Amino acid sequence: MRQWVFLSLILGVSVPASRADVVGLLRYDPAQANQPLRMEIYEGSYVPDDDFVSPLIAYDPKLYALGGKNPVRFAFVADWDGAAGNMDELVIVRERTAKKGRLDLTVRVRTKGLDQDTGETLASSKGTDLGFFSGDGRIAAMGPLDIEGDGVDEVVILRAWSDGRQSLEVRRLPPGKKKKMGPPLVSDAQFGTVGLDETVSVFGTQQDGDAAEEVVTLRRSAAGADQLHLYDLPASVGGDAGAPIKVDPSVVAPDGAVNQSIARFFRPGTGEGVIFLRQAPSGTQRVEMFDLAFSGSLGAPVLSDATLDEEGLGMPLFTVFGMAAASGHGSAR
Ligand SMILES: [Ca+2]
Ligand SMILES: [Ca+2]
Ligand SMILES: [Ca+2]
Repeated sequence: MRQWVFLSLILGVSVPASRADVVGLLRYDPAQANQPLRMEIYEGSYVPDDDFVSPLIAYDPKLYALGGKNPVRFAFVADWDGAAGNMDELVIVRERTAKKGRLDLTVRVRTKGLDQDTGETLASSKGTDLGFFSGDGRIAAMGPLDIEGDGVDEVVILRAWSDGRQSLEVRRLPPGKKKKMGPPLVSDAQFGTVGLDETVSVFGTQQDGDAAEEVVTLRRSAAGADQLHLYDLPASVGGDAGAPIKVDPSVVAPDGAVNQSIARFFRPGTGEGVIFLRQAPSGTQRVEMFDLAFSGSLGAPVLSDATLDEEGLGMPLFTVFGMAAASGHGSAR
């Protein structure tokens, strides 16, 4: 492992073949007024047997709420501190409806055991620094992205503007509690068009071996199929990400299942992949994991799991993500 880190630093590449993510799920209870969110973490079996999300190793039965006055709008994982041998932290973004839709971001230690509260708050945004969930320039999608390849994740933010533009910016996560995130490190004021070209999910990925991660978006157009796009980051503030470098032009499930969200996911020996949360026409949700190959089509899933309610909770999934476990991440992702 140590040699891998050293070699990665020299070569500027950064995918330890050993990284194997655990699976994080957020599900919510629609029967309760504020729809409390439940966080679950599963070991991934990595066996393509239609049941790869197993066994359950940790859960927090009541992590914030999807409804009510301060609903969770975005949830993802990021390595906030980049400490070697460390794990991904949990990033939760809630809307303060009584504060004109202000978005508050919190970084927390992941849930560590069965029926245990999510751990300590490590960092949080300050005031209106992040932005708003509604209005001109509202935040439409957010995800983790490491801009300089140092193993500490930044955040990629897509905003929607009333003139139809979407914009992209990369900012640092807040360094502590109630701290500002600082100005954008890079940005692009014209990154797609709302409605015809809506972005459902966004995250960073390392595809070309240079230090900066690239941007993956799941984009939806009013007329056509969902697409998976890969972009280079803009080079500067006020820059231009340009056209996508690679496109999977149709990421549609054969049974017509809706793509609800995507996130990055590592499985052993293959580097970075993508995990989809999909909902079949019958209403059943499933997770499907693919290699992030951009070969023009996703192909068949490498791993999948459609039995995600084994405990019979009747709680739908809000989102799903891969999480770096206790090792194999650090400064050499
Ligand atoms: Ca960490
Ligand atoms: Ca970084
Ligand atoms: Ca790169």
